[in-house]
Amino acid sequence: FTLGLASTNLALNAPSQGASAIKTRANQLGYHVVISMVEDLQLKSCRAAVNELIAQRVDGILINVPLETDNAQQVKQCCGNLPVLFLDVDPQANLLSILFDPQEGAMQGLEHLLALGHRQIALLTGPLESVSARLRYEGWLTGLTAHQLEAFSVLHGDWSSASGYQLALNLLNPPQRPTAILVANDQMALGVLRAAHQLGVTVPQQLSVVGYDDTEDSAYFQPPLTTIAQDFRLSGRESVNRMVQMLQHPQQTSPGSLLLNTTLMLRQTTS
Ligand code: IPT
Repeated sequence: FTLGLASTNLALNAPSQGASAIKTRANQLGYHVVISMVEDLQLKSCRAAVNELIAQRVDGILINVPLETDNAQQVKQCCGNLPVLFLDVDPQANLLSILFDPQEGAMQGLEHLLALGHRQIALLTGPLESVSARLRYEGWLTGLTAHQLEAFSVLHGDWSSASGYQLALNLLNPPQRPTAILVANDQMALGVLRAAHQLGVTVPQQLSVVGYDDTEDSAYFQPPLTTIAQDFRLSGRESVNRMVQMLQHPQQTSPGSLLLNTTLMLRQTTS
């Protein structure tokens, strides 16, 4: 069998670690993986990537591209009878998927800051065209509302460390600063740490920072980043296992979707 992986921008840490985990597991089981990369967040780009995989005669398709439910349904249609597994859709959607619980991840970061006594909390989201960026943001807002709080301010980045840096320079400059910031991924948190350092704002004494992903470098940021871990090795392994099961036993009822837990990794950017 050959597996197809349609992936969002592999220059980003999380999808590249996901792709690596998928390759590793497929190699262990003796399967090939062909990868097609989607350059932007438009539906037509994702469809083109999937068609490219189909043209290469893959037997099943893994899709790690953020897709809102309607769009994911359309992409699934392009795949005809091939088994398809989604890695970045809404957990509520009626699609076969392996996902990390965005609600849980958002709450773990927020509850941690609240327990430390923070009330002036800024939010730095991913690009809201991304379904998981939107769901993490909504999770934070729901949690804040449940505690009768509002966000100190809301900034929208694009997942890159450059965006985290630029946005944090503006956020941290005025006399009124938040005491903490929830960041939707570790790369943007890296940019926030650099901006804080440049402005002389000490982390964690004057600003607490919580990231999201726990990709491999995050324990080596300065200070080591407190973050919400998503185990990409686990999701990669599980997605290949399930795909292979569907390919080897097409008659059996296909395995169900899987919602994986996130974990708060306590390091040194919060106090
Ligand atoms: C998600 C990452 O958390 C984020 O950092 C970014 O890399 C994004 O992917 C790219 O789409 S993880 C995804 C499986 C929800």
